[in-house]
Amino acid sequence: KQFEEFPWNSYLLDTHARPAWVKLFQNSYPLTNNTFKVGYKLESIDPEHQAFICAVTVVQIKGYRLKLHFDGYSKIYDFWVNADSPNIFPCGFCSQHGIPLQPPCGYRADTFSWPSYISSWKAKAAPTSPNLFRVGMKLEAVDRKNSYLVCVATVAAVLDNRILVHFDSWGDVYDYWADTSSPYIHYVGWCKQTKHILTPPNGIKPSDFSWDRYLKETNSVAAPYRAFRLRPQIDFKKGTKLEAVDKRAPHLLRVATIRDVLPYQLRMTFDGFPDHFGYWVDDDCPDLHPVGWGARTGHPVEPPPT
Ligand code: MLZ
Repeated sequence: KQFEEFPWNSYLLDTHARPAWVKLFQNSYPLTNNTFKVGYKLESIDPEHQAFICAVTVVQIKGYRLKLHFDGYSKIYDFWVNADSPNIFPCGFCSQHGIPLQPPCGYRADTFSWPSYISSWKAKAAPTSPNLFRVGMKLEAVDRKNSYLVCVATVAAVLDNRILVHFDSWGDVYDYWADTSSPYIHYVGWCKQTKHILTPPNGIKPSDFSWDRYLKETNSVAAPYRAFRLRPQIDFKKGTKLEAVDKRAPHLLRVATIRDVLPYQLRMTFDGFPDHFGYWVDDDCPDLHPVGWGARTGHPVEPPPT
């Protein structure tokens, strides 16, 4: 950190004030980093003239925010957006959607082209993050039904930012959908590099398995390293309370406490129940909710038995 953080804790104590509830905020603490860089070009809705989508350049980065400049125009029009703003698009978006793009000052809309503009200015288009996985590519993936196993796997389907993981030589009952940022999927060679044991397909001895040979034999390719976009862990704190769906009674939302945290996982217990009723879940499990979620969404919260 290059700057002193604002001392919220002492400030709230000193001013006898409470912060606005975190869950009221959209994308309260972003899970992804701001990957924009100064100089990147993109397309953006003009905040002061929203019928226009314009050619812009990133001119400053501040945490999760970026300052955009209309190409060829005065910097008095520069404006700030969040990195996840719905009003910014990759170069080419307008032409793909048949929407007119307002070109940089001095260029004609009917002849403007991003590729030649970008090369003549030696600029860079802001990279999009396409899903680089393709059906048939190989990877090493955690078997979620036997989570101590990392097995030889294949991409069985691709949907937006997700892949269907299939385990070679096994039926599709072990298949699961994983986000391209999932901590459960790894590039070919990950086990070797991180000293984990790789479980080969049924019928091949672990000591006999070689990715090189297997890729040749199956006439397939490894998913590229860049396709794996490991997400950051979620920063849950031990001892804090939440509302969680009880997997043994999934119609119930209970008062729960976080007992242990590991990378990408947490162990919670249900208040008023023995410790061994608790269990581990993924930190992004959709059945974890903040205190107050039941009340907000019209779902009863079971009071802990006394
Ligand atoms: N004990 C289990 C392990 C299955 C592992 C499958 N991995 C994709 C069994 O033999 O059925």
